Amino acid sequence: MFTHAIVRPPGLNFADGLTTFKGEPPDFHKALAQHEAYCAALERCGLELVRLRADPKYPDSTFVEDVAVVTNRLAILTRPGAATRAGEVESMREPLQRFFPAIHRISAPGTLDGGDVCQAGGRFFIGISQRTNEEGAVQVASFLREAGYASSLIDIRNLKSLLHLKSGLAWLVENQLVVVDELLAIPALRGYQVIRAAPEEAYAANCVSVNHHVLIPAGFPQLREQLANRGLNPLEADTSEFRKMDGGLSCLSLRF
Ligand code: CIR
Repeated sequence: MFTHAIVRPPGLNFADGLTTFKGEPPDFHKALAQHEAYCAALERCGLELVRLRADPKYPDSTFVEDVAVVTNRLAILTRPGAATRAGEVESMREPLQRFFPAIHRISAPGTLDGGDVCQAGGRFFIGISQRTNEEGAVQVASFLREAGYASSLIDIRNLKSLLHLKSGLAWLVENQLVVVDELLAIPALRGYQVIRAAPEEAYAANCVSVNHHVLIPAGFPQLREQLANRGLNPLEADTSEFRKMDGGLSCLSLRF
């Protein structure tokens, strides 16, 4: 069970962040309202929120999940793979220190984005991606091993549709995963019960199991129904403006 989440609203210059999206830029006021509704959904799942202040120095800093890996045993500050995001990390130290006595840190030449780290109970799937290099993945696996967790590294560098591993993979409960087609054949995922996200709903594979609910992006009826049929209580949050900045639903919070 999670008790807390750290969140940071988008700043006014949110649209200046990194993105591969070619359409209309996100609407700041809409993004802010969506963020507020996302926070309310987390509270509805029983979480107490630590709300950080928007940080205009870093337009991508609303995507807090990328700058830390948190579990109930340890916290690790990352070293983001995008140079423009490196400075986001330091401001996460103090909020984490309130909850975690010792904080580990990924060091150079390792790079790691939290979006590449997917906890599935006692095992972590760690993506080697456009942002996370092998060195960063090995460092995080080693911190996790010391804390008693197993890890599997998954190389997704040739899957250009996935920015991060969690763009296409989510753990729900027990041995159930949501997986996009591109990851179905990955050996590390064998033995799990897989819920396939349809290709036209691939964005929704980035969903988050929070206590007795699964938070999913709004507008993906097939996945919502698959989750409901399994008794997993889907709860929708509209993240359309964050999607325009290549952001998924999980990256808007750090849950522990
Ligand atoms: C970036 O490109 O870094 C941000 N615009 C989006 C990060 C999304 N993070 C995530 O999916 N974990």
